[in-house]
Amino acid sequence: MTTDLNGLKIVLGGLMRRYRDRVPDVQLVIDAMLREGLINDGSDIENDHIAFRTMGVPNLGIQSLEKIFLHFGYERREHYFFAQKKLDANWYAPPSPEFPRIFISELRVKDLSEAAQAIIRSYTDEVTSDPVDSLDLDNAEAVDIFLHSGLWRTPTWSDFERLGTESEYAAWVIYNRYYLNHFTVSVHNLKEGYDTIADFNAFLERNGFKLNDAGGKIKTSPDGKLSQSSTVARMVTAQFSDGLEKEIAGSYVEFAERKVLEPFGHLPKSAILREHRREGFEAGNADKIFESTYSSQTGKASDVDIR
Ligand code: OOG
Ligand code: NI
Repeated sequence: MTTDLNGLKIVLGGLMRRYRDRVPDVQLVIDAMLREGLINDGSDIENDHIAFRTMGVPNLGIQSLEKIFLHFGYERREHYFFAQKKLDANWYAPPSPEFPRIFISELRVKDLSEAAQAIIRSYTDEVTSDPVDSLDLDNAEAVDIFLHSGLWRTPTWSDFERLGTESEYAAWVIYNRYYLNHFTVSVHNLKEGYDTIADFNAFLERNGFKLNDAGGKIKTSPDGKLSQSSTVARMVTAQFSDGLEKEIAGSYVEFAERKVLEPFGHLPKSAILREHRREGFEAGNADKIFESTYSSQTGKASDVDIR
């Protein structure tokens, strides 16, 4: 089987374009990196991973969305479970190291109250068969359009608000659907003074970005080799179907540092490839990163002006 890497480029490019248009912090982070000479242009950024959120109901969820990326040569790796947030997640390794990893999470809808389940189902029941099964995956443009189309009707503000009291994740997905939740700047290959999460966070804060501080601004795996941080999601103007216009959490930007694994510690920096560094994700880090769109974090707006 040959993997359609060209198609994958189209799909990832379409996701990044919509995300950049909708999330001002993406361009603002790129601009700040350009100003300090960390990159020559936006395409120099190494994207560690991208992430999606889904509803765990029949015909949707991880099992549906993952088919798209499995088609483009991604391979499913570890599973993670978040009891308190009622989420499951998987990560996927790309067909080739120049592509980002993918992290897909899913709400355990059955674990919510009957009332919240009824609200979610009233929307997701509109999807009566797995929409990815009727998609021509060889047609990258069709996949791109699919990822940015509705799936279910626009929610009412009252349903959104009611869901949010029980699961902020549920409310986020019912409105935002498959919009990219974040992309992730790899910091370990940047120049000295910027190549650790601590240094990169200092640079971000100097430039006015507000960081998610749930569990501390730096989230580090128990092995010490994967450190992550993220901006707090900015508010976006949402149009609800009951005619109300409200500010709700949009998407955010993440930053990751993967340290070199023990056996490759002797390699010079120029010889170090992705395969020499810590792979995968970390449930303890992820648990706190999810909160980048939660109201406990989004209250802290960024100082960087949106032009
Ligand atoms: C994903 C949070 C987890 C990571 O890298 O561990 C995550 C989300 O907010 O949907 O991105
Ligand atoms: Ni992430």
